[in-house]
Amino acid sequence: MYKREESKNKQAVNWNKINDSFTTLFWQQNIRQFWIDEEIPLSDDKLTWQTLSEEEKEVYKKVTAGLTLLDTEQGSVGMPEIALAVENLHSKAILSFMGMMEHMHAKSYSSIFSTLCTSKEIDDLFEWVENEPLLQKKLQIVTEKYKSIKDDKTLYLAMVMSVFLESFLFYSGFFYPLYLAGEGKLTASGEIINLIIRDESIHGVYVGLLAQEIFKTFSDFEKENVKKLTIDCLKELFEIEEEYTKQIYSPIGLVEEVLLFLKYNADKALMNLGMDAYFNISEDKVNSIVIAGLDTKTKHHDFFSVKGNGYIKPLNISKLDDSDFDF
Ligand code: MN3
Ligand code: MN3
Repeated sequence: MYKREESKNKQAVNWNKINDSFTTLFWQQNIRQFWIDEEIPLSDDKLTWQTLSEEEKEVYKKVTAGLTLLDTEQGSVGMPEIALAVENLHSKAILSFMGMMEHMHAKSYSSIFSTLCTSKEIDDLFEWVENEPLLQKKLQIVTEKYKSIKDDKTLYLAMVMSVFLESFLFYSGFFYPLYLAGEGKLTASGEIINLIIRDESIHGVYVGLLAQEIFKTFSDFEKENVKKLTIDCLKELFEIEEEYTKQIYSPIGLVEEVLLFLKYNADKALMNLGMDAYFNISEDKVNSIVIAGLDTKTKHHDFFSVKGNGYIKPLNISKLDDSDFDF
């Protein structure tokens, strides 16, 4: 729910008194999933990178740069705006944790770039992102909803955008890394993509649940109204995705496959919001390599660091002492 009029006295968040059944679960799951980009070794990817054609490299660079932009915005604007607007103090904590992970996602793409690209290529990519009209337009539509939260309805629509972003719009970008990892190429970066997908999937479910809580409080008239607005947004965003997909994936002939994957994930986004599927694309229609890649079991195993999607949190923590702060 949208926060009430600010009262004079502030409340402290009380984790000993939680009024719903899912807050504890989501907090714990977010903590359990925590990971750091620097702990995934990427250098092995250099070998298969050299086997890709120039067109393939170009697609990979562009989709991951595009994802960097979306994660930057979700961490800097989307999650913070929603966290500020919700009333529940536990929800604010969970949303802020998720927002922090968006920055980890965005940063991890830079780790991939620094492994595979020259600094000139990286500079060019970031410039490309800043000037790519479809990416910018997509983000503008999403951000506009984040920036106009003022009551339950606008908060609901901002949450819809957040779910669309994380459960649907990211997937035009995820397709190619998943596809390549399925062919045994760039599997270390694929591991990072899997960790990101694992996060986005819990984010989509959580924000979807918060949205459904608000939806329940609407009158029948309002419910119909926001459902219509939601589908209108979906159609508008899909048109942009379609154009973007054609532009990016045409050179390597994967447009149709990506579009099916996008429709499949758009339906997943609607499901997170408790709504009926719109495209009705069943799993067997989607490229099986990519569907298998969505399964976030570990792909890449490093026996020395034991990191990756089978990520294990360090249990032996060495104590800090004063000398650790001598820089
Ligand atoms: Mn993210
Ligand atoms: Mn997310």
